[in-house]
Amino acid sequence: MEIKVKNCKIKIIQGDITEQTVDAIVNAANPTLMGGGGVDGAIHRKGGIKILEECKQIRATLYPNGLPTGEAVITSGGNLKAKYVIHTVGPIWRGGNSGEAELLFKAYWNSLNLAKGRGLKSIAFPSISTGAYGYPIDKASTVALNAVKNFLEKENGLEEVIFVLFTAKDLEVYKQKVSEIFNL
Ligand code: AR6
Repeated sequence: MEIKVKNCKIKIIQGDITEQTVDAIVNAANPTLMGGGGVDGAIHRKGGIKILEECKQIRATLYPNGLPTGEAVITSGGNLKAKYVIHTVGPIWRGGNSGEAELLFKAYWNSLNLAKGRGLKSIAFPSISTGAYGYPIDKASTVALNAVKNFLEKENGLEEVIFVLFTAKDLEVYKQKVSEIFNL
């Protein structure tokens, strides 16, 4: 499925984000930036030690207390096909009244802004927060799609944004939300 906002294509596919050939893939990290399970584990496993070394450097210099939820940082892509990895931290789902939507929106927005600031053209997102962090996918997909739509309406430079969903079920949820949000 493919749609356009100004000059930027938005694609929604099922797949493995570590296999994407794009300028940057986004990692659903945790504040330590030291790896974990899910997408984070897959990215560090395939990307190799270089990514972890750069994360350690970021912790030592910019974020000694950890990367706050909603913020984003960038490292190289190590052995991945992607040139860069943008690490962001989504919110843990606590029922919906703890600022989760705002924080998730920020995680997408700050990742896009970092990519744009570096002059990157293509970026791929996983479904941030909807695994270990428990954010319901129907709610999270609405936030994700609105964040990308709003960003692209306001900013120029990006040419391709890809949502890479791990399961067929998640892909279906996203497709449904896209029709609603983009009035297809
Ligand atoms: N490609 C694309 N999507 C994937 C992949 C992959 N290779 N692997 C899993 N997913 P999660 P979170 C999907 O748990 O909820 C980590 O331990 C998965 O099906 O990776 O933000 C971190 O270190 C789900 O839909 O991220 C943090 O501690 C989505 O990616 C914590 O988990 C997100 O699931 C972050 O939790």
